[in-house]
Amino acid sequence: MERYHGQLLSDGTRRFLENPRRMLIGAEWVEAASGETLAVVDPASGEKFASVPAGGAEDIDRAVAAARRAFESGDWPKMRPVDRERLLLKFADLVEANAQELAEIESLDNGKPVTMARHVDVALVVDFLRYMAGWATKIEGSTMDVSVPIVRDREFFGFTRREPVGVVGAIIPWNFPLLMAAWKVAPALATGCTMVLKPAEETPLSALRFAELALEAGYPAGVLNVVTGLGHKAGAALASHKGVEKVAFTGSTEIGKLVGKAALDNMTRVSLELGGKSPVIVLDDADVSQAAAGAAQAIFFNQGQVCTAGSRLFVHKSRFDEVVEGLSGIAAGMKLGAGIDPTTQIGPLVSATQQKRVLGYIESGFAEGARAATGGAAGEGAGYFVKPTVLVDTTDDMKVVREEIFGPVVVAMPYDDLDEVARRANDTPYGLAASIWSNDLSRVHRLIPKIQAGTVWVNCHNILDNAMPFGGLKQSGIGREMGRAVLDLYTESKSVIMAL
Ligand code: TXE
Repeated sequence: MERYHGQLLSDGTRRFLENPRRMLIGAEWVEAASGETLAVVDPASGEKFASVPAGGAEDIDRAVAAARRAFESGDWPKMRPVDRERLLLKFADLVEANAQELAEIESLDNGKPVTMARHVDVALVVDFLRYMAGWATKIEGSTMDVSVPIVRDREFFGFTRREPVGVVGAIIPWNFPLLMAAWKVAPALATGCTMVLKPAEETPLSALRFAELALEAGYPAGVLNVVTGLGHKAGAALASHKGVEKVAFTGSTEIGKLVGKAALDNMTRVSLELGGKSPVIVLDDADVSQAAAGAAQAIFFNQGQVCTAGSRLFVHKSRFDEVVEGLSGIAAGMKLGAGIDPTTQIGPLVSATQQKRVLGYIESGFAEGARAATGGAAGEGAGYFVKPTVLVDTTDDMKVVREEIFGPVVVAMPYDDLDEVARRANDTPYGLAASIWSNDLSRVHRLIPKIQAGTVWVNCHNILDNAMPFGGLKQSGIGREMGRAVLDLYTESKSVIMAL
C-alpha cells in the first residue's frame, strides 16, 4: 500500500513493509522455529498491516548461541575500542540517513505522531548512538598500591580492568520501541558485549529495521540478534536463559519483578526500568500559562504512554483553578488523528488492550467521584483513541491517583503548603521522576531533596540528556541507564593483584 490514512509513505518504508519481516539470528533473517507469526496492527485503524515471526524458547536458544559465538570468537572480541567507536558512529549515520523511514515505521506501528517520531525518537537515537560511541575508547580501570601486612618482603601491584559483561538479553516495551532498543543496544556495542533483543509484541518493526542498519554498518554476525515474540514465551525464555550474563528490561513493574527473579535465579546481572506515577508540582509563584503548557506536555506527550509522564498534577490552591483551566483548554484543543498524519498532535494508544485499560481507569475515577474537566472518553473512529483527559475532585486514595494509567489522563489536585505537597508527591510506590514549577530558587532547592525520584525537573518535564543518568527509586526499578553510569551495567570490574 502506498498511502496510509491518506499519507504517502517514503520509498524506504514501502519497501520495508512489502517484504516479509523475519527476525535476525546470527547473520540470517529467519522464521520462528515453530513457523508461527504475530500480526502487527495499525493502532489508528485496528487493521493488521504486517506480521513478524512469533519466536519462542528454541529461537532464543539459537540467538543466545549466536551471541555467545560472536562474543568469544571472530572479529568482535578482537576489535579495538577505537574501531568499536567508528562502527557505532557509522551506525548512527545510517540511522540518521534513514530517519524518515524509521519515523514512519515507528508511527504506523505504535500510533505516535510521525513528527514526534522523527524529531524526538529518531533524533534521540542518533544522538545516543554517537554519545555511546565516545565511551568505547574511555573505559578505564584503576591502579592500587597493594600492601599485605604479613608479607612484608614482597611487593605487589594491583589494578582493575573493566570487561564487557558478555551476552546481554534486552527486553523492551512498546512506548518508545526504537529509542528503548537504542538505550540497550548502544551501551552493549560500545562496551564490546553482544546482544539478543526482544522487542514488544505490539511494536516489533523498528527494531528489525534498526538491526538491518547495524548489519549494513558492518557489525559481525551474532553481535546483535533480534527475536520477535510474545513476552511470556520469547521474553520469559530470554530472562531465564543460563547463557545470558545480563538482562536489561524496560516495562511494567509487575513483569519487571518476574524478569528480575528469573535472572537472579541464575545470578544473571539485571537492570530494571519500570513504571511511574510522577508528580508535577506547581508552586504559587509559578507563571500560570507556562505551568499549564508544561503540565500538558508532561502528560500528553506520546499519548501519556511515558514512564515519566506527569500523571499527578499538584497545584497550589491559590492558582489551582487557573492552571486547570489553562491545561484543560490545551487538552480540548489538541488534534487527534492517525500518527502518520503530520498535523496530528495526539495519536491512538498502542493497542485495543491499552485503550480498554485507560478507559477502565477513567470509569473507575468517575465511579469513585472524580469529574472530567475535559475529555474522559474514547475518541472517534475505529482507532484506539482516548481524548486527553483532566480529572478533578479526586482524593489521594482513588485508583486513578495511585496506579499508573499509561494514557493521556492526569489527575489535578490542590495543596496548601510545601511539606504537605512533598508528602503527597512521595505517597506512591513509584519513584521515577517529578517536576517542580517555580522561579523561587530557595523553595525549589528545599523541595528537591525531599522528592523521592530518580530525576527531578525544574520548570520543564520529560527532558532527557545522554549524559544524565536515568532510572528510578522504589518500585520504579533498579540501576541507572545513560551517562557514565550505564557503563557499570554493561561491564564487570576485575581486580588483578600481581606479586612482583
Ligand atoms: O507491559 P509489559 P505491557 C506499564 C504501563 C502499561 C502496563 C502494561 O502501565 O499500561 O505496563 O503494559 C515483555 N517475561 N508499562 O503489558 O508486559 C513484553 O513482551 C519476560 C510501563 O505491555 O511489562 C514486552 O517486551 N518478558 C513501561 C516487555 O516485557 C515479558 C512500558 C514489556 O511488557 C513477560 C510498558 C515475561 N513473563 C508498560 N511478559 C515503562 N516503564 O515505560 C511480558 N514481557
